[in-house]
Amino acid sequence: MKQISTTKQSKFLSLILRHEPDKIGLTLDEAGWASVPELLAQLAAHGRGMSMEELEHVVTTNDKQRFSFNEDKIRIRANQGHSLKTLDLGLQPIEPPEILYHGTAERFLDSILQTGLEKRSRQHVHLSADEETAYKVGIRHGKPIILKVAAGQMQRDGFNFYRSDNGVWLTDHVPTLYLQAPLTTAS
Ligand code: HQG
Repeated sequence: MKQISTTKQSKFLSLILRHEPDKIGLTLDEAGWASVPELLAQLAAHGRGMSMEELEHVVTTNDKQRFSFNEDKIRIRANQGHSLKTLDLGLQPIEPPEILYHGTAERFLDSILQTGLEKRSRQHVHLSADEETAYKVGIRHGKPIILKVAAGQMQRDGFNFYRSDNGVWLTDHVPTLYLQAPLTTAS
């Protein structure tokens, strides 16, 4: 039971901290941080109350480490995945590995090969350093395929790469030129 309710709490926190803080009357600052006391108060006011202990449990046990507290646990934010366009997470460009991976669904491939990887509703295109993660991301959308991204070459050509606090690689757009044919078409 505890497991299910923690997952539900985590999903609701993702919704609030990435997409719709307004839903519970919460305000995020420009880097995506919310005040923890305010978050707990607004959750309670909207029938979603949880204790500080429960919030800490959600943050520490989250499978992808989606959330971070600041040092004194007065503020909290989602590490990536926002759709709020005005946020600036303050990530610094860093050197990516030579190859990164993007998991997607086979049905998107034609479109991707025409326009490259686009961020769609998110703030960035999401990439991973390993194929296994890419596979898990892809299978969320349908029959999974994994694309290889020539990240090192992109960076040498002037594109910026970032890594979120939970290890997701991010960039603005991957032109077709830097994509290599699907590695895997899992059935
Ligand atoms: C696709 C999860 C057609 C793209 C995961 C993807 C990840 C195109 C979909 C994180 C396209 C967007 C992000 C184009 C891109 N034509 N389709 N030109 N360019 N696409 O969910 O990368 O659980 O917004 O391939 O683990 O799947 O939320 O992005 O299939 O880290 O923490 O458009 O979400 O993390 O889908 O996943 P999404 P994503 P969380």
